[in-house]
Amino acid sequence: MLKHPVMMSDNSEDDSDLGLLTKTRPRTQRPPRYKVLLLNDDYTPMEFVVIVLERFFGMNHAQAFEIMLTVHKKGLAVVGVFSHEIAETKVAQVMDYARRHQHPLQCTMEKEE
Ligand code: TYC
Repeated sequence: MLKHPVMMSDNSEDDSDLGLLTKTRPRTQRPPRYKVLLLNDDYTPMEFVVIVLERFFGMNHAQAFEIMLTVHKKGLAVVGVFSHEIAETKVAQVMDYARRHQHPLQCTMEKEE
């Protein structure tokens, strides 16, 4: 059956496109995320670390205590995952707070994956 022009809108039998267009795979990419890590040391008081986790990472006391103990036992822990800008801000806030209280607590960030 001969197709009337108005019926060719589905493109299935239209030979006018001879494959000259470069096909590109649609790639939806998400922005990179950054893990914020807290490091253990021998001098920062446990209670201070708990306060840091409550104050800058929105944890309740039980969560903060648990993560602090994980850092104490394992040497480090991921305390949050954020955009680059937010992660940088968290690290700076923790480092500044620790410095002001003269504790050697260290906080760093690393790209996820
Ligand atoms: N190890 C410290 C102590 O025994 C406590 C501590 C926990 C320090 C976590 C840093 O990120 C840290 N007082």
